[in-house]
Amino acid sequence: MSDTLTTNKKLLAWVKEVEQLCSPDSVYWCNGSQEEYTMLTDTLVKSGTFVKLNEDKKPNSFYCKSDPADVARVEDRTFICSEKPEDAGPTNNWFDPKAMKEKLNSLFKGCMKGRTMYVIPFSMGPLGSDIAYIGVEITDSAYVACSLRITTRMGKKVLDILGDGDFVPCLHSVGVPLKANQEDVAWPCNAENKYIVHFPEEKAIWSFGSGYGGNALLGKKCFALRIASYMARQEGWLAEHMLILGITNPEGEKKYMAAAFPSACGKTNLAMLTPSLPDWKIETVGDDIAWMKFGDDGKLYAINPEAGFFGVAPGTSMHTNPNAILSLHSNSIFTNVALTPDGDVWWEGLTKEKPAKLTNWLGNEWTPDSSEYAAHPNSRFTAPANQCPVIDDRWEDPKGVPISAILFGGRRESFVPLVYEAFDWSHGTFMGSIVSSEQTAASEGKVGNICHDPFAMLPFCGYNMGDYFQHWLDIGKKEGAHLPKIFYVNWFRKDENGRFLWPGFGENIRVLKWIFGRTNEAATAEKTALGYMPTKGAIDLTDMDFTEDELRKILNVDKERWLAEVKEIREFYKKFENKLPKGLTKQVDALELRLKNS
Ligand code: OXD
Ligand code: MN
Repeated sequence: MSDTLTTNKKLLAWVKEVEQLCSPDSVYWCNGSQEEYTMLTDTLVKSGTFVKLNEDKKPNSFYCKSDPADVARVEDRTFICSEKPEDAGPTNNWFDPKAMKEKLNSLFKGCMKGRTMYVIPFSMGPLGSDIAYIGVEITDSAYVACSLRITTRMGKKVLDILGDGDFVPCLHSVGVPLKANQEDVAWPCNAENKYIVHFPEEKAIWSFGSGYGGNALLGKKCFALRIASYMARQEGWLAEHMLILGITNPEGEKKYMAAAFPSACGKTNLAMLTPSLPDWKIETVGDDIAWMKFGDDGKLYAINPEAGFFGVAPGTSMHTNPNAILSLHSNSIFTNVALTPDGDVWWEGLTKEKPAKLTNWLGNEWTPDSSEYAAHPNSRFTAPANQCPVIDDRWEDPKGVPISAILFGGRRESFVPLVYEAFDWSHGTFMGSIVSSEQTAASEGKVGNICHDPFAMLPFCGYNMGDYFQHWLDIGKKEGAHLPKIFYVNWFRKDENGRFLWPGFGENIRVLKWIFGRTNEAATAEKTALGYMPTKGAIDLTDMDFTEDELRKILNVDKERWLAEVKEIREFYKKFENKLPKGLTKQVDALELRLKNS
């Protein structure tokens, strides 16, 4: 596509500047067409990056394995370059913007030699929505261009809407220039020199050295969370690491809920849940990110800024999440899963029975006796959201959907109850601030450690998290606001033998039913030290092999354990120093008092 399709001066100047800096062989403007997608996937098949899957098994779909040194987000290589270090805060890596620009300019100099530079205009959110924003990613990775065509709205239609307007520039390179006649590798990356860099004040993103996921698909974590959270604070809205679902009761009443869980804690599963209770319906608006702005009626309206799923594959099956499996039946990309001899994909948990023979994500022959994983624990499927059988009618509504409840949760084996409700918005903000979870494979680090992950935003907040807490408290003070109720859930309690106490998945509808009831006064609750909790019989256990006594065990408030947790929270809060809002200190004091008096 030629650049005559835009007259946007800032964009034209930026593309020229990047071209001069990076010295690609050619520049290609993506128009977003099917022909273009086919051209890109053909290129990737030729270069050995993609393997086309069997048309009878997964039409128009591709398998891809990354360099083993490039398999997850790299939080220690992720930087927030605000003018002042205190504006990045204690939970981000800060770097001086000028010094970082110098470093990046030298890294990017000539970094696209021998490669094509793709210019990809994309909209985060339905085209033209007041809640949406436009970005442009420049990348030397055709894999990124293909992935963005699935996960965002991209191409010429975005330039038409952009006109002369502003956009977030997102510059990406795999960081491997090619010498004349040098052969490329299937997954170029510069593992020793990864830099995922954000300039919030300038609203710009530079990413070097990695081709994987959130490091390279810059619309997702970098823009829709880190830069957008900064913008949201300035403009009085919320950019959150949340799924959005629609829930309809048997009487046909519908509500929308948003839920924040740390990476790889089941957001995609909850967003697409198949209810075990008859006549309840769940529909999906988004599975990872929510942008929420106030409507004229004072309610918070949410959009999903993405157009596709970049879901964790292992554990996803027709049993755990049939709607995800049905979403990825075609037009999808599979990264770091295993390949079957008949040209299909497989991952741990996909089927009860393991296939007799596979090529694993490292390209090695694999049998069920192998000691290696078949699929990498952070292997992913990239699938269009509109292929989800339960995609919500309003998922592309430019106005967004009104949110009635917000859920927080993490993966905690002990003492955190199945569900409790905040007394009010400030208490709910406190609940968001104490989200913690056991480490998963979505980022590098030791799996199993307990990590604080406030609001599930720890790796994704583009500014000082203390200010972020205050922003949440301030949202609650907005005049005329009709705020959602806030809840905390934990599906992951285990017994002494390490067995899950709550069956989860489709049975989680029983908890959502109670939450639904709390938003229209239909469900009963009692006050506890933690918050409102379901009264006896308030959670529907009909036709379930689970007794009220068992339920009470996972709704129990363990006073001593919680008093220890209060100490732990105070310790965690210390890192925010003078940025910790007084409103949160009050909340932790109040919790301690309630526990002591209980
Ligand atoms: C993701 C993540 O990829 O949170 O969604 O890591
Ligand atoms: Mn996520």
